[in-house]
Amino acid sequence: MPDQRSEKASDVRKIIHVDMDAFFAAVEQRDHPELRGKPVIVGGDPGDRGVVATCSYEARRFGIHSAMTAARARSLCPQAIFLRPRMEAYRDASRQVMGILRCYTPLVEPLSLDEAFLDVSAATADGVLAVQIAREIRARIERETGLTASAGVSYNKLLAKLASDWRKPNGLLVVPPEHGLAFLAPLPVGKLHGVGPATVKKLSSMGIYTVLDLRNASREALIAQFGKTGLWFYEIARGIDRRPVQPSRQRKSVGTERTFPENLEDPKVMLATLQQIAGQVATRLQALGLAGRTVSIKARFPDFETVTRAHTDAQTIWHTDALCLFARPIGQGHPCRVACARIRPVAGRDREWSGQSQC
Ligand code: DCP
Ligand code: MG
Repeated sequence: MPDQRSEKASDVRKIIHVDMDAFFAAVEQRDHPELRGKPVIVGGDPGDRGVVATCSYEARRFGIHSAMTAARARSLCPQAIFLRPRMEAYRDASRQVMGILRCYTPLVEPLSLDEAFLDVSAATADGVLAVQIAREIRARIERETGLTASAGVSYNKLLAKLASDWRKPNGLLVVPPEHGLAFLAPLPVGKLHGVGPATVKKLSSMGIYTVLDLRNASREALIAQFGKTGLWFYEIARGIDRRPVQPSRQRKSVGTERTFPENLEDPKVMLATLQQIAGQVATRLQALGLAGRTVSIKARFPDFETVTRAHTDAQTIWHTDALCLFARPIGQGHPCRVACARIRPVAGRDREWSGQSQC
């Protein structure tokens, strides 16, 4: 059943999720017309263990995607054009996009440089449809930035985000409350917010593959298997997500987490994995224009026991080498199932941190 409150039309929230298409690559194609229509990969050096930050949709046809090694991307598509990121250009485009979104409601919650949730419930109170706002936003973004965005419109964050992903690139999908359950039913559980690879594996061992399977599992069984998270799974399988759109969410840390299908035992593999994770954190820090002094890592064992270690340095840390340097001695000697590197930003490296907006 959808959220009980959805029975009263006036209580239904109108949430829009906007996500730019192939963001870094699209900025490159906009600024360099000769790259349009071509497989463009933005990221690290294929000759030097770099990873793909993103790629154009032309490159995606070759099976290339974010977080893949650049070397693998080059083997899949030797004619691809590799570019180093130009973060300042992406931040400029992001500021422009977020500015457009804030014309429609102050309730804009940026999730990264290229995506945000908007709560337009108040803006639609006088009869304007949320889908009209979403259409106008997409048109304005294209006209004013020369870039395309996809949007999803629904009654909560969970569904709005799934909807924006559905018609990518350059698409729009509305999932009204009466279609929420049917829309969710066939989706693989891995599409749901908070369901990572380890959870997908655990759910499949319980015979749960789709959201409909998840909906048919009992609340008790899910709580017994996953604790408090089981209750979240129970609710999202029913399209229930009460998370508010939080415009001024203060970012407490920037981090990334990976769950492995098998335990990591080999120190060399652990170190290589840590380097990859540190690289992703460094990219995000740079994307957000932030730096930090405290780096922490977390390791979780197969029995869910979790250890964390943190190091605070006198210098600000913001690039991969420094992250790895500090994270390495902290992480040694822990065979682990989940690894997470996280850095707490400090004010000072960039103007953005002091403002309300992280973009
Ligand atoms: N990004 C990154 N490293 C990743 C994932 C993303 O540096 N592992 C950066 C590059 C992306 C931007 O963040 O352009 C936005 O991420 P998205 O996941 O929204 O991906 P895109 O916008 O590139 O593609 P799309 O949203 O069309 O799937
Ligand atoms: Mg995007």
